[in-house]
Amino acid sequence: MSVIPHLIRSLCAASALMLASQTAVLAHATLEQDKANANAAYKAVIKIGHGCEQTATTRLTVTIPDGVIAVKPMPKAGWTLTTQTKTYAKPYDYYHGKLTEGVREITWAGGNLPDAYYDEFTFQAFIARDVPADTRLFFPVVQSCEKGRNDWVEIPAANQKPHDLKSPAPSLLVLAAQGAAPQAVKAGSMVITAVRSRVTPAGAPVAGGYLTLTNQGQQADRLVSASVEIADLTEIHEMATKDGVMTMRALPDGLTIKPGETVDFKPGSFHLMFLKPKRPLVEGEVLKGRLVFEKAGPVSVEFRVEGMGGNRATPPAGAGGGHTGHVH
Ligand SMILES: [Cu+2]
Repeated sequence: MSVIPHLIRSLCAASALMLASQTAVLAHATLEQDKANANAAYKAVIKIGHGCEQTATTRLTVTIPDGVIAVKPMPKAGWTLTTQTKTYAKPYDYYHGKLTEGVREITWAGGNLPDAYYDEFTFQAFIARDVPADTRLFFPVVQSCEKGRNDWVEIPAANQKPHDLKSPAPSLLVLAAQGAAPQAVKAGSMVITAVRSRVTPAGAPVAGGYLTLTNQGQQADRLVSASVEIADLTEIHEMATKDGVMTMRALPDGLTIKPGETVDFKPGSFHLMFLKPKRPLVEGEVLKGRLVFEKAGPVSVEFRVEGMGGNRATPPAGAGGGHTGHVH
């Protein structure tokens, strides 16, 4: 008859629920971003909310799953960083080349993260293009503490959800590849691939245009000029190291591509320079442009805007290059 037992029951249910969800949040090693596009860079941030048996975390090891390539961990002050490089299950396309091996395990050790505190362990990676959409990738984490350890390594069976597990491995849902591989464009004997640009901050005085030109013909041809919708003027530039100093110069006559030759326009090398872009470039957008060749004539291209990780033509180990050293 009385409503009180019912009230008590629902209060209990509510607090039990709160407790359960708090436990779920606090008691797991999780990834801050649990979704990522295939064929795109991914910044993994593993969140550690507590230690083991109320003691401080002193070591964390993450295992990198297949399909997650070009991994580079971020060092942490007070922790010693070590990695294990292994051969991938298969070679993966990575920009212009193939990657056959990379970091498969990261360990941060020797630090001290008290149970009462929270911290993050970060690495950058690239989700391979051929990881199918809706794949869930698992990153088993072993957390060692002053006393005891937590193995966040459980991977759910087909009929389970990560949530159902006691100590699930942090996981990531892969979304469809961002901008499927751009088609090659042909102009005469010239094959044009990987036409792209990069995001720019507001007010940037220049933006870069990058692409690969291959001359499949018997005669040389010359890239005479280029243009893009967001700038009134586009120049063909060359960067080179002279006497140990990186310098850049415009090539007013353009660039000749010999028969059989492939030229990469990439950060730190030949590039197109969009002068005074009318607005910042945003990751994922596509800019209409045009290249003009002496023999092949004009051809329309589309510059796909990549994030700052989009150093497509630069080998992963040397990533960085680019326009940071530019003076205009
Ligand atoms: Cu330049």
